[in-house]
Amino acid sequence: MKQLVRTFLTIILVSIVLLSITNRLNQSQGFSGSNTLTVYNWGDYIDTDLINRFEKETGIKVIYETFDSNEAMMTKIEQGGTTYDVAVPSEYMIDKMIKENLLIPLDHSKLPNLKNIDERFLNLPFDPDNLYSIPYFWGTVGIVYNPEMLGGMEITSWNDLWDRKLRNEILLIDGAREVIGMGLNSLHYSLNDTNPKHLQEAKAKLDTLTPNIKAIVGDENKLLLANREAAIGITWSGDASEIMSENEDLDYVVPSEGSNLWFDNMVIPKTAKNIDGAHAFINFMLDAKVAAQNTEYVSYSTPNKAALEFMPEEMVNDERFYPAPELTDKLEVYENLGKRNLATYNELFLEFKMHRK
Ligand code: SPD
Repeated sequence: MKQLVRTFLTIILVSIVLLSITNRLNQSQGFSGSNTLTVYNWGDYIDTDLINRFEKETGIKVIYETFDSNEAMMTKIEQGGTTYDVAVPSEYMIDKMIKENLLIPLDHSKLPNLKNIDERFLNLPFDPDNLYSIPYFWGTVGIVYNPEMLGGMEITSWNDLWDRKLRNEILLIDGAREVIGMGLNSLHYSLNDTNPKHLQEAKAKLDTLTPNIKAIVGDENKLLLANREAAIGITWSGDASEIMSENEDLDYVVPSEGSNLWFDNMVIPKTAKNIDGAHAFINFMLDAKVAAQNTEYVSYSTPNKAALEFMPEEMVNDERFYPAPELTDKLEVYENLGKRNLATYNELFLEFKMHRK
């Protein structure tokens, strides 16, 4: 009998030890359970105070990871291994993820704060009915520059960037669609062009911009421009807005040949382990005051109409960052061009980077 009790106790003890090791391993590898939530977002794209507040209010522990391009995010999600409960891709990648069956349909009854989103940002072609994605931030691609460092020069177009006076003055965003797109737009081609001849022409034109390029950078562009290390940055509008809030000499322009209008949305990837927690997090971020605080912190443009009344007027009324539909209607949204064409954009961008070395 004693032997039986001892064996029984040993089994219970071993089970407890195994359970706690599994739990710890799961946490360190970013696996979510009912009490944890893994969020995968762009760098510099949330007020971390809000994460703490969400944790306190819900008792859910957030594991927060960042990426710097849609392509990097997609590779990580496709590879599996790490389980993300919420991710924040842009429109063309959302289209791709839906087609590849990588997303979970959302339960709108768990997202009552969705009513706060401006209709203008709902039911967009990449996800009609918002079955899989909820607006987070939106913006344009453009040129932030310091006229004072350029002797008063005014920049209005992509083609202005090829001016010989701008030697070593330009910081380029580290994004394949953005840089190849800039080459295409400068030749008056579409940002979604897949004609190989046009793409080669764009790449050849970009190669001639090399003497004017100081560096190809990620989030550090803000520091470099604020510190006057360069006079010009090709950036997403929100980065420009953040830099400009610290230096009023700078200006931001959407080039006259055209540019990109983009939308970053929250999604729940298929591999999510905490689907209820993911809905709770998305709904929390949609709250008007939370969205206002987040927007003031990251400086990007919010699609949350109800948040606008809690934000400083000068921010909401700045047409450079809250352009009217008449302007945004003229811009192009990236389309999902398919695996082959997206790979071509990436290869051309890599070749362009190699050409600089
Ligand atoms: N530092 C945050 C950057 C987020 C930018 N997202 C823009 C995506 C455009 N395709």
